[in-house]
Amino acid sequence: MKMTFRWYGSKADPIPLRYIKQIPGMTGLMGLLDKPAGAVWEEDEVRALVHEVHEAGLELEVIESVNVHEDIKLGLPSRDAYIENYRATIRRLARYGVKVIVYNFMPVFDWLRTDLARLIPEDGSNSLYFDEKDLGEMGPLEIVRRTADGSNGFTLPGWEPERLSQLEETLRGYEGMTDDRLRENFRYFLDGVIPVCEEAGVRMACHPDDPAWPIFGLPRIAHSQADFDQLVALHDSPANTLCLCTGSLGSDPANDVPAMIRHFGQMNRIGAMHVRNVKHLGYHHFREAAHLSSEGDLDLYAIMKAVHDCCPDTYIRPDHGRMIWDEQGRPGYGLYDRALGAAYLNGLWEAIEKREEFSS
Ligand code: DNO
Repeated sequence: MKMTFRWYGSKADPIPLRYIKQIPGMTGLMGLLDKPAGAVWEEDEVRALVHEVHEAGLELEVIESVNVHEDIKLGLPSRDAYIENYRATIRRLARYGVKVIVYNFMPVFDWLRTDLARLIPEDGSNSLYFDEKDLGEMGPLEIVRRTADGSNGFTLPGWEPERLSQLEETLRGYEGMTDDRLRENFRYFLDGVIPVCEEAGVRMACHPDDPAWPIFGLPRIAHSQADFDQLVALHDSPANTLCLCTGSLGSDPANDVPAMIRHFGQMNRIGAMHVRNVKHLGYHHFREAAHLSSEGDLDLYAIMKAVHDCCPDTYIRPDHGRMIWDEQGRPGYGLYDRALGAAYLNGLWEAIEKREEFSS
């Protein structure tokens, strides 16, 4: 297991790389360049990013995300040019040592919350929160406006301004789109990129829908074990994997997250993982919790044990943290609570390893 940390680049992320390096056991980043979906990642940009990360004593073996252009998801004729760009970016990233690319295939929206800073009355911290009832009253444009207003001046992943301006038009493009058509468009994309990944030694890791159900009537095809069974079969290759995000999948209590890790881990189809906890508050209603098992509804020991047993070489990052100690950061991506999360996950890992060592 390699413990990593999501970082948005020195221009966009207030957390200096040396702080990340100081978190015990941190090997590298799940890093990204701030590029619009569909654009080629240029050689000099990639070189500069990799150099900066290496200078800080960290690795950059995982990129999160190279975003998939909406025309690919919609299956428009223009998709071929965007897929070609994607292939060029894969080749380039591989030359600079990248091994995994995390991406998603969610129509229009990436992850979605109805409140980015919900007070947790028990301890005065706050965390990301979702209640479908609030969404019903809002509609997509309102939620986007609220998200932009509530993000402390940061751009949230998947909510890049250039995409938001086209939101209404994009939503119209999805009218009549079915799960099956979206899945066919996904297959077309995979058929275009997976052979390049195989050549270049890169794995694509698809992030699940977050939350783990359709929103605003848009089709979503990646939020259960059955969904991912279909997705990995669309183009059967060890390079076609998932980024198993425990919090996204775990937002639906019907998903048995440790069982899913065992299932896809044994198939060698987990390219990377996001590990965090979630507290269920009702139907399609949850808030994010501290990583510690007792703070939420996921069993983080069972999760790490499944990783240890079935995909011990994967990349992990602590996922969204709460805002604690008065930190003013990017919602979900502050320093402190994610650092606590990493320390806790490393502690679980050490205990699992030593227990096996001593009992053998
Ligand atoms: C949310 C993240 C996602 C993820 C993308 C991958 O916090 O986990 O935004 O990076 O879905 O493309």
